[in-house]
Amino acid sequence: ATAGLSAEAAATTPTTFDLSNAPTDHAGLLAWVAEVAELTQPDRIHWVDGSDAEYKVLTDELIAGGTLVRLNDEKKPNSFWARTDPSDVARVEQRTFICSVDEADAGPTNNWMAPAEMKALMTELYRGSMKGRTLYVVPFCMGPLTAEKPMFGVEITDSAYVVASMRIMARTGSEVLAKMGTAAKYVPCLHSVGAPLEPGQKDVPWPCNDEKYIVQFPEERTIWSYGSGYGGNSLLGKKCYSLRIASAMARDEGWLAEHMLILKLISPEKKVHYIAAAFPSACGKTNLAMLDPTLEGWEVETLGDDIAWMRFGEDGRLYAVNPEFGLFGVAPGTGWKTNPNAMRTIEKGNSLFTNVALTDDGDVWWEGYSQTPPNHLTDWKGREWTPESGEVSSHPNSRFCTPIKQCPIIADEYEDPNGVPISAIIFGGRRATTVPLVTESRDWDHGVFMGATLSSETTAAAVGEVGVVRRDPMAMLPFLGYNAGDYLNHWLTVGKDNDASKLPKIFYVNWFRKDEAGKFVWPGFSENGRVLKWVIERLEGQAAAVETPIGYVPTTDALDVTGLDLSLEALQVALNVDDEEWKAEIPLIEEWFAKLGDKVPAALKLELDGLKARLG
Ligand code: SAT
Ligand code: MN
Repeated sequence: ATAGLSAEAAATTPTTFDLSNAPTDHAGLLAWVAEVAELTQPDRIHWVDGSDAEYKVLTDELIAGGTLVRLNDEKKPNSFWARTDPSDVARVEQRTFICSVDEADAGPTNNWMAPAEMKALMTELYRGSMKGRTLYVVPFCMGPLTAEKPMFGVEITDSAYVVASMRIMARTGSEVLAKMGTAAKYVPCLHSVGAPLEPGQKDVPWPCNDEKYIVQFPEERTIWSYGSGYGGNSLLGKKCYSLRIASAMARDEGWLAEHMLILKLISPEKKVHYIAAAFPSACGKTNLAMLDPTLEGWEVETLGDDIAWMRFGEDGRLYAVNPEFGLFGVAPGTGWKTNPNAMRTIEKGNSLFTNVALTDDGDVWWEGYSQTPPNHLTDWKGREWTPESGEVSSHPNSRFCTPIKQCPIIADEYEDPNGVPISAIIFGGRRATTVPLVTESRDWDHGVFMGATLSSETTAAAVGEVGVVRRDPMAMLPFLGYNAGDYLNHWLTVGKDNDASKLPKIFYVNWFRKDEAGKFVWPGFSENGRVLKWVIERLEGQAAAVETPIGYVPTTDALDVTGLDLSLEALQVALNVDDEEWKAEIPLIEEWFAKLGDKVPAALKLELDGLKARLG
């Protein structure tokens, strides 16, 4: 094969790959795989079929390489413990780019680089980046495969950890590839950890690269990710596709791709309402999605905990589908008291735990898992840990990755490709002050204003300072695939283009308000069912509310607090709307709108004027 070439040229001529045995006749896909293989130079190509046998081989290899530890089968069957490199633990917003053709389309809230420039730069990073590794081809589908238009993607990755996680988080493998046929459109998702191996070089347990890029090309509907193995950066069907790319699709096609949980609420009279709710990462979406209500007779079932794709049905209502197949929940704080249904889900096994602690008997543990910590653990950095260590055992953004269908309260409608009709949309953030427990918007535009000005204290879900209040429109700030001003305008347009009487009602909640002593005033978790009850009663014209400058807030006796150990004083603090606090909020909202520049929709400026006028 080297005939005619000098030894030097032969050594630098990339290997070409024979794909004649590939399990597909999809010419576009074959061409793309060949092109990527030629660029990245893996040792071999593996087409992921999604079988149990394949999963066994993959996880055995990951165990041999030190990436995974198999957990005790009696505690967590078919489950594994993973530790990342300590530098690769969260989404990297500074390294995340929206590479639209026109910079204005990325907007003031996203990092941008011209697509050609980014591609040139990343092509050089990818050149040879899979040397010594396997190139995995992962066909996947976001949302049910039975959808009229299944939403396909194919992720190429050199990480077996990513393949194993993708199997939990999305529908993957042979069935998807077969359904794609020879010509289906798909979102190409390219991922490399950026850690090529020289011949004979020993791998590390968590390969990654200090240089990271998480890049979306919205016009091309393409994703390139480099340097990180952490879920939000590497499981490209999740935030990259289902939010950043899908939000651009939704803008073009008149639907909504949102950072929202979906739940089904059943009243004691067996009336059913579906609710979608948006909160920033690590603000309790998974807990609310699986709520175990303390209120007599009320029940919750789960449809999704992170992402909702919402389209209008022929009846004019807004229908939501969860595109995901698994839960990627924050571990710390998840326990039998706070989220028993999540605990029941992971107990069934088939799960991956990343950056939590390992117990001596081969189970996992994290802060909040149980009240008393074990006497000895291996912490997320692999060190000995005891309760005296003076440090947390698990990274604050450590995660459980588990099949959603194992959730004991998964709703039957989860697999319905048409989704469920949404009665109420709830926005929320983490605020110690100012924002009351629950507020009902005046109308759709006002609800969009509430979402547009959503504010929250930052969490460990992204690299950076924790606890800083920032504006996070519809909890989508890190996940917007286009200009934030255009996005807000899209929400308004959706309201205008559809029958107002059938639109969901919009609410705003804050579970995190504190009293002067710094203590949370509302117990939260299972007790949040009481707030959902008020929301439903408002939809049905039953519960009382007071009109305040910011919207309708429950009267202290409209909220059902039977059996709750909560003083009237605490309840008043939770529901309080303080005009002075809100006046102090105005300049912050103005600052946020100023950042959006001339793209701020006129209707939202009017809403701000209205709020100012009502505050006096
Ligand atoms: O890390 S993820 O982006 O997948 C989860 C989150 O931060 O919401
Ligand atoms: Mn999320």
